[in-house]
Amino acid sequence: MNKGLVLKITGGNYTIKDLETNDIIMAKASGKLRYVRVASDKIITVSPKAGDIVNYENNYILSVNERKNSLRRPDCANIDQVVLIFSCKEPDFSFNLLDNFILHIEKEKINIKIVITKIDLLSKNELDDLKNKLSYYEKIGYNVYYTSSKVNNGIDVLKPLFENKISVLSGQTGAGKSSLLNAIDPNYKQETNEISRALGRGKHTTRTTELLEYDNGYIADTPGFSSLDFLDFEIDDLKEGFIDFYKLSSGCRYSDCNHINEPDCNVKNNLDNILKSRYENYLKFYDEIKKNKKY
Ligand SMILES: Nc1nc2c(ncn2[C@@H]2O[C@H](COP(=O)(O)OP(=O)(O)O)[C@@H](O)[C@H]2O)c(=O)[nH]1
Ligand SMILES: [Mg+2]
Ligand SMILES: [Zn+2]
Repeated sequence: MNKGLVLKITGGNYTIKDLETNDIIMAKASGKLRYVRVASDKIITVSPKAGDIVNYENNYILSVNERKNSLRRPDCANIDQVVLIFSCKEPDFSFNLLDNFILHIEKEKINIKIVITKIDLLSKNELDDLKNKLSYYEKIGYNVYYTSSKVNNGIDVLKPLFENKISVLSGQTGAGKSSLLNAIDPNYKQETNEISRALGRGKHTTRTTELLEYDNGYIADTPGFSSLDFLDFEIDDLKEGFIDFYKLSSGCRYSDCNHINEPDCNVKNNLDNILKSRYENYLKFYDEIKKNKKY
């Protein structure tokens, strides 16, 4: 039996890199596929996704090794870091979406970096204003980078971040994920959603998650999406996923404080030091999770 890393899935066809020979192999998944849990006896059926280590034979995947972690959107396993790609314009920057994405990744306890794209579209004042607000995220522990793939600004600083890791680029459709990859390494030639000049019509967008080799690691280009729901969230996921509030919560009077209208709440006492939109988004997500629980 051979071991391979799943790079890409297209219509039931798996592109695998053999971990011993480094050969690229096309495989199908066996009908009686199993998820091998190394740590316990529990065995469940699972479909392989990009980032999975699989055992295969004669171009058939027979089992999937235990995952270190896994995201559904984007669909990828064994991720070392998620690089959030947010355009400052086209589409407009949204703090609600940023807090939403961060929360979903924090739930899986995966490292996060934030990359702002298309800074060529902002005036100096607009960019300074955005940087000023986003400095809050740097303060609480997320590195923020400012780039333009179009005029090749801020790209070189990103390159060392990908060494030896499986990194996933995540963010809205049109944020510039594929363009950023092409700027990092022009050999990629990832399709971007420019109107095709040759054909004079149609749009190219990324349809599947695909791991691309880079600097002893992999970068995953992924299809975008515009929002993420909270259907499988508990209130505790919210409270722990807002890492800045979680740190402050040890100072709240009640250990189960929701930071909404409890007395002696250390989060509310610190609102002067918290980005306003961040607390507002917390309240919105709280309401949404509560509402989901009613059904
Ligand atoms: N002005 C400007 N446009 C960009 C930049 N990066 C990407 N775009 C444009 O944004 C659109 C979406 O880019 P794409 O890479 O396909 O986004 P993706 O859906 O996140 O992969 C394309 O028309 C790109 O040409 C940038 O740095 N500046
Ligand atoms: Mg794309
Ligand atoms: Zn509190």
